[in-house]
Amino acid sequence: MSLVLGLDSSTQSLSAVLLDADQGVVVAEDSVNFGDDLPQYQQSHGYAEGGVRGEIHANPMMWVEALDLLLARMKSNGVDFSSVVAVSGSGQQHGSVYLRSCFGEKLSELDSAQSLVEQIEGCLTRKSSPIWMDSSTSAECAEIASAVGGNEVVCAKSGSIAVERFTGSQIRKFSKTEPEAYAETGVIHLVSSYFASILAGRNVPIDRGDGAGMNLMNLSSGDWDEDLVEATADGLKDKLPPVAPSNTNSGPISSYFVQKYGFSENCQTVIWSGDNPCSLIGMGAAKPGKVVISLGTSDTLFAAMSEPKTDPNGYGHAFGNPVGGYMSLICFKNGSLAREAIKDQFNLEWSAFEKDGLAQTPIGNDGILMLPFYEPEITPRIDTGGPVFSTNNELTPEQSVRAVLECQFLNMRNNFGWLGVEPTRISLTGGASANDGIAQVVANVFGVPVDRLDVPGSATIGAAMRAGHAIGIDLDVLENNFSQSKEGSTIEPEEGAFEIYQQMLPQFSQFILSQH
Ligand code: XUL
Repeated sequence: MSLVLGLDSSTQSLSAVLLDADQGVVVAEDSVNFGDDLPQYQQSHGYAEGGVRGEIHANPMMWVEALDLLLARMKSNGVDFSSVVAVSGSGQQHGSVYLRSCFGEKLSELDSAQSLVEQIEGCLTRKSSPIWMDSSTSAECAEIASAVGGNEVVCAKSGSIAVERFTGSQIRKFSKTEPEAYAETGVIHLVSSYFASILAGRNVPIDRGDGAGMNLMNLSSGDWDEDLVEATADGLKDKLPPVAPSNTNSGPISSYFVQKYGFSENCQTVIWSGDNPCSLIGMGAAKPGKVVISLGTSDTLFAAMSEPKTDPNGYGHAFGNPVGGYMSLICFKNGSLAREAIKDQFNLEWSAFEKDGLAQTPIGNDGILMLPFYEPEITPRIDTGGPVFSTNNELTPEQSVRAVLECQFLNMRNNFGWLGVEPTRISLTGGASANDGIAQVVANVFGVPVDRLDVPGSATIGAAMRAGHAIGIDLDVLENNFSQSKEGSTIEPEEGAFEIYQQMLPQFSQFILSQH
């Protein structure tokens, strides 16, 4: 029996899945929701509300408290961690944690009689962590780009133009606005490498999948890019952990977890990656050929690539693929954010987004278009100050539901051409993928069948699969065991639907241009 544990620290929750890698069985799963389970942090969606000028920060102590709570809860529910052979994880991308030099030493002497928060809190030089939703660093992006010769150079080196939510511009902003705290900072971790370090009981490297989301790593060399690091902030080179391949084994788990939760001293820790790279693995899409759409707080579209292609419009990204090579990633900020806004506006249930609900309106919604950008959108980069409709008529709840879904996926189609792939099927994941109505709209807009996985939570599953792969379990075996579509879960496109969306696509594209 090879038990592997996968953790996923996402925007709104920390989840765990325990897999029997050989038998293909999910042994246990659990989750801590930051808002519901840790209300004392007052971050009901996983971040502080009301940030000014696009600032969105979360409390890095809330994340570690969630780790103690999750493992304690699983243990009290009867999960026996003593047979776990390897653990790895997945983190929301781009978010960063700022710590004193003593962090590494503190981790090496954690006392299982105390909590993680009690012991780690004093190491923070910045009480909050900017996360991927933060859009407050346009000035810093421009400064970094200009220092290295323009955004073409940033993109050619790092796989993305200088992007507000990426870690480089966030670090630069911190160094400018809080120079003393920046000077006190000995190490800057990503969400992924922060958790991985805590589990390993020492500072561990940032992996190439998540490292590529910082505008600091050179995609070709797989190491920090000296020019970008220098252009970002003074003395940054000494504050960054090394970069390493994603399958790096970071040694046995810290004795804190052995003593407190009953892990074996031989349980190996594997460095963490970002949630999208982990999802690529969980979806069985590690080799080029599959296109994945993940429907979460943000919606993302990604695929493995053998060459690091970049988006000429600057919206999409090239990241490292955790099993080698590259992956593309396009992120749409207004994912469940926009779906939830419509649901809440009309006081609906999710059933309104199911097939029966959608049957109340015709495919194509009589030509109604919507720009569902409640928050400034990332792809394309546009701030419409809220949703915009192509009609002044008040929409019914049913028309609004159809408008948000159709136009979210038209927007995806409008922006994924640079990948140069014509998908023949789409693998769909993320919370909303379980909804047949939403999956039907994806199938119709792209005109291809949509498959869904047997197991929910592809980032968490992918993290556990990465742990197994790093200790020698064959990736094909893991994919066969965990990345299969659920029987009866495939949704075929409806007759004639694709043709309607083909006609709407140029109109949608025009509508966006008219709002720029
Ligand atoms: C990707 C991105 C988001 C976060 C969500 O670039 O910003 O998908 O990773 O957790």
